[in-house]
Parts: sequence; structure tokens; C-alpha cells
Amino acid sequence: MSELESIARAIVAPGKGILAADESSPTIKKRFDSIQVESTEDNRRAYRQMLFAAAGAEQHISGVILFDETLRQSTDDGTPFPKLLAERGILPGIKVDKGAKDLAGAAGEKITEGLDGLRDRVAEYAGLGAKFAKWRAVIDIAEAIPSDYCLEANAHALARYAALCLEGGIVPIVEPEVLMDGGHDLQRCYEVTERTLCRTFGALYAQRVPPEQIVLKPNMILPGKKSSKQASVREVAEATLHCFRRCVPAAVPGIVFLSGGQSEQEATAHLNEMNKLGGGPWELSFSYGRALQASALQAWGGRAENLAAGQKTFLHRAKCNGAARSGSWTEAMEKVA
Ligand code: 5MM
Repeated sequence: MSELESIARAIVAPGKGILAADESSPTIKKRFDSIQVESTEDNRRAYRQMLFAAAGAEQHISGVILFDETLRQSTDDGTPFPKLLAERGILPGIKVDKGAKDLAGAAGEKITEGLDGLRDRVAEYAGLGAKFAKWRAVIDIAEAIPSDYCLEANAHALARYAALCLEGGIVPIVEPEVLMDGGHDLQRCYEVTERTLCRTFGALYAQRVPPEQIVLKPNMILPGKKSSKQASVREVAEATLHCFRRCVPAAVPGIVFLSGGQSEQEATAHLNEMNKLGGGPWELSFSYGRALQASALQAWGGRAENLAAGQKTFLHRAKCNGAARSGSWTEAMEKVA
């Protein structure tokens, strides 16, 4: 097995998943605003240190996605964050995209930028200890969108990014996110996700990206947040597995779902149900941002005296999602906490 494939397989090791802590500066400011904490460089460092240093996290966390600033930061005692993670057996990863911008000629649609200079940035990140990278494409659903143009442009960029990462020796996490904003139903999310994934894998194939060396980070198949027709946990799990069996090559080692605005418990319950149903050729795991951090952020509240409480809350979510990897999470686990 190539080194890249073994990194991809380590990312989706049984019982573990990814902590997405790669919030860009505007996003982390929004998160800190919600707890009335100023988004200074040192507050961001203290918060991330709380998560990365939580003892035992390595039992359920295989990798952490970092933002450029965080990859270059260190703990209070001067240990660089990538070193801290690597010493505990957690793979450091890096967000390399430059964000979703308006797509010219396509009102309401986005294209993710960041390809210019990416070869050099990948080389630098690999030197700083990154073992994998992440690039997120954003697909919105409304009556007349997404257009084929938007899906093609984003799939092409994802594949170019993936090829450059592999050339530079790091594993690409390919993240085409179909947003759950809006009033669409589950079936509409299924159709758009199917179109998105088929195009993404077509572009990866055209650009000679071996599926064994990537990890896919998609949305689950969910009704929009404003939909009047919500779906049961079982319906979400069945629709998601049905869609992914159609579109994702069996050679891909694993699928790490994003939470996308679900509550912490919903994200865990959906992953758990998919693993209970099973039967897919890939590992089904998590790469959650909000669904691993929301309650830990609240518990911390920006206060040094709450660091232990923040870590305990984060470890609880990591443990629940670790259990969801084998379909062994139960609601009782939440009540005990
Ligand atoms: C952690 O949030 C990531 C960064 O977002 P921005 O670039 O917008 O600041 C985001 O890409 C994240 O990795 C995924 O959306 C998954 O996070 P959620 O919260 O949806 O699980």
C-alpha cells in the first residue's frame, strides 16, 4: 500500500474521526461572538489548545484540520500544534482553499478559490507537518440552482486541488458540501447531491486522482432547515447510503461526513444509524466542526477556569461520535453525561 493510501486509511481508522477546527478568521469571530469573546490571536490559540490538548482525545480523533494561522501556533510551553498532535498519534491537516466567492455569470452560486500558488503552499504545509489537506466547495439549493456550470466548475477545482496535494505528498480531503439552508425536501437534496458527487468523481478520474488516496467529506442527505417535511433518522441514513452507493467508488477508503448545521446529537444519531445499517464498501466516519465544538465552546466561554469543563464536554462528543462509528451509540450515553 502506498504511503498516501495508508494515511487515507489512518484518517478513517475504526472508532475515530476528524475534528474540523479550520474555521477561517471571519467564521471563528462569529463563533466567539456567540459567547461574547473577542477573537484575538491569543484567544484563538487558547481555545484551540484546549481542544488539541484534551487528554484521551486520540482514542476517538484520528486527525485535526487546522487553519493556516493555527498550523503556525504553539502551546503555552512552546510546542508547535502540529507536533503536539503528531506526538499523540493525531494527524495534523490543513485547509488550503481560500474560500467560496461569487461565480461569475451565475447569480447566487459560488466557486471556491485558492488554486494559484497551491503547489508551493502544499510544499510549505508538508514541511510544517501537515499530512492531509481540505478544500470545501459550496453548493446551494434553490429553485433554479445549482446549475451544471457551477457543479462543473467546482468539481474541476476540487480535482485540481486533489492532484496537487497528491503530487506534494499529502492526502486530499475532497469536500463538496450541498448546503442544508432553504426549504427543499430530502428528495431534492438527494438529486443535487447525486449530481454533485457524480461530477466530482468524474473530474477526479479525468485528472488522474487515484480514489484509494483520497477521503470524501460530503453532506448527508437531509431536508433543508426550512422544509416543512422533516425526516426520521432512519430515512436520512437510508437515503444517504442509497445515494452514496450510486456515486462513490468502492476504492475510496472512507467517507467523513460534515455536520452542516445539524445539532450535535442529530449528527451523531445519523452517523450511528448509517453504521448500524452498514453494507457499504467504505468506512463511514465524521469530520465535524460545529457538531464537535458547539457545547465545548459554550462550556469554555473564554474563561481559563473553564478549560477543564470545555475539554470534558469536547471529549464527550468525541466519544459519542467514536461510538457512532460502529453503530454502538445510544441516547443513554447522552443522559449519563
Ligand atoms: C470548521 O468549519 C470549516 C471552515 O469553514 P470556513 O472556511 O467557512 O470558515 C468548514 O469547512 C468545516 O470543515 C465543514 O463545513 C464541516 O464543519 P461543520 O460545522 O459543517 O461540521
